[in-house]
Amino acid sequence: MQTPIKTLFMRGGTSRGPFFLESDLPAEQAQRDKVLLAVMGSPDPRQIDGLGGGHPLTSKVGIVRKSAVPGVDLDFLFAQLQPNKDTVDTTPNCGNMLAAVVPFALETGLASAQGEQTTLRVLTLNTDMQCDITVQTPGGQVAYEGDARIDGVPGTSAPITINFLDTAGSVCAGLLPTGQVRDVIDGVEVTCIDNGMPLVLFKAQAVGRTGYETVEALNADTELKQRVERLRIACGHAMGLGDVTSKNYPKMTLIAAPRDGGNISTRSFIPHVCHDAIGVLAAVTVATACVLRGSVADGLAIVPEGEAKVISVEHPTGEFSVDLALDPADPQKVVRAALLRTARLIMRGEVMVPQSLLEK
Ligand code: NQM
Repeated sequence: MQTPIKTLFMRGGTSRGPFFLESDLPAEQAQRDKVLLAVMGSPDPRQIDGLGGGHPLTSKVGIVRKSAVPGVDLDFLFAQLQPNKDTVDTTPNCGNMLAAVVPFALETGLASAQGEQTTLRVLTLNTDMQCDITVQTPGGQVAYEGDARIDGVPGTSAPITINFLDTAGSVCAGLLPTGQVRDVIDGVEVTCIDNGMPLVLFKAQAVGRTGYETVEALNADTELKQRVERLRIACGHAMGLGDVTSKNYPKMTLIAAPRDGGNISTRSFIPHVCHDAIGVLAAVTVATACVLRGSVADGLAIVPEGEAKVISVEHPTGEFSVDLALDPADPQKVVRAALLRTARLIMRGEVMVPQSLLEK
């Protein structure tokens, strides 16, 4: 026997996955995780028996509820699954899936449209981070069609803006978890930083690469992947994250000088495959490193003048612009990050899971 669970299958930014109302999933975490593994078809490299797309970016789940926190409209819990593992990780954020939260809430009646545009405050439960998300709601309906274009997604869609209010130290104890803006770890100069996503930045040249390689070339580069994983594990300890062998963070970011009109060039391992673009909070964190004096990006990144800086982060399929506001009293401190995403409702329906998983 199988049991149906209501879901909306959505693209959020450059990620995709099923979204659920929290009340439609088991309340108990171990049981919920078994259900999510069955929903996605993990572990299996092709996720042939579920909704997953055989890649970390299509092995994501969103869980949403009305918030009980004063001033907050919605709570969002993001779950990262993997094609070939039986893990359900709710530790780090996902700014891409986050883009679909307000459309999901409006589609399911969890929230109401406010006029031509709707702005809701969302609390991400993964790291206790708040943001304001604005979607287009002409005539009280979510608009998906529009002129906004984000690299990594074909065509254009209605714009969704995300304004992050406080991102420093999401999973780590602070913005610079080693206490330094630059360290030498396992023989490589790195900047360990967390402004929404724990990242290790290092020059691609430091590991004998250009940083302009294709995603396919990097994913096939076993020697590099082993080198980067060794570095990641060493950095995990230095960042106070313990043994990160089986964790999805920190993500590893190779940087190089910009070459397509942006401010920095990146190749991002998340953490074991190279991202086709770059994660949202990963981009916010890279942009933050660009404005920090003494980071490994210092001297490589081209940083515009002024307190409001738009940092264009180049990645394998284009660029990602992050609008940073710096503290006028401390130009080394990022106080706000805003960015553009899009999302789309792909399918609404019920996902079937074995009934035995829902029995107590
Ligand atoms: O950094 C990929 C993605 C992400 C996460 C990853 C993300 C973020 O592109 O906020 O969006 O880093 O695993 O969805």
